[in-house]
Amino acid sequence: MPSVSIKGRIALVTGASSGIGQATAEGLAAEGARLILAARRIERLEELAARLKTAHATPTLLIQLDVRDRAAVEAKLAHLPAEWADVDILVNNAGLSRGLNPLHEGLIDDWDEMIDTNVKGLLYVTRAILPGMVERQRGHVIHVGSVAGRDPYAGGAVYSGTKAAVAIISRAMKIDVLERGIRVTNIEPGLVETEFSLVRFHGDAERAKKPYIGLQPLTPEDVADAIVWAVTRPAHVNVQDMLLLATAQATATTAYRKS
Ligand code: NDP
Ligand code: 8X3
Repeated sequence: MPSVSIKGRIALVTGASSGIGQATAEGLAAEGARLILAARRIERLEELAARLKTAHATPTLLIQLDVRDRAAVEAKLAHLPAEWADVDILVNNAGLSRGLNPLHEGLIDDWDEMIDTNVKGLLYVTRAILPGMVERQRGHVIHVGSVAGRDPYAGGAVYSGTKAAVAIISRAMKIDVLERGIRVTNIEPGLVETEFSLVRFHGDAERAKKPYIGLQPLTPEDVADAIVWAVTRPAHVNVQDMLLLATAQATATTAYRKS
């Protein structure tokens, strides 16, 4: 099926300062999209914007944003400058995991951070952007869920719970916008080598390397390719869910590692 052009379309990517979000911004820019890049680390967004300008002459709008901050999300995203207001593609990517403790030893601050970012933050951003899509009767919302939203694993109850919530929110959103011609996609990757693990283990680099030892994980670009593919399908095609795993991974807990 031939791909559809997104040249000149406005895409908003949350969590564009690293990993999957950054690679997605690069992938969308290569297709000619204009980009709103959001994250807390504004200097990373500035570096990315400079690279995109050189590589693809991409126009960018940078937004320093903590998606957990409901008032900031509303102030910064619900009232975008007129030339950036018609967001066609929203990539709800900002997210994180914290810790791997069994639930009875879980750190409640970690739980709050995951739920506030992965679920509430995603909803705040969506609430700011989706009404414009509904009004214009077009748009595409991409969620970055996880295999963890399908398969729970030891120590991952709250993270898995947030991604299961993302999966259900994604499917329910599709029902709510069914008559408006808006597409909704949940991309669910397995192991992807990014800063994810470093964040999960609060900066412990040795521990962060372990999930990727002995196998070839996905790269952020692999996930970005899937996102770009989904958004460049013809308007009548909606990629509703996509489970994207490394060849050496079968479920959240089953992977083949060469020793
Ligand atoms: P990274 O840690 O490399 O990137 C996470 C991004 O999210 C960063 O840009 C970070 O930006 C942003 N972010 C985190 N918290 C906030 C916040 N409160 N407000 C705004 N932005 C925030 O990890 P990944 O690229 O791997 O993660 C991206 C998404 O992919 C997440 O939703 C994750 O759950 C999901 N995922 C990851 C997998 C993996 O194995 N890596 C597998 C499956 C899903 P900043 O810190 O600058 O704000
Ligand atoms: C990231 C994949 O399995 O490390 O969502 O939770 S996993």
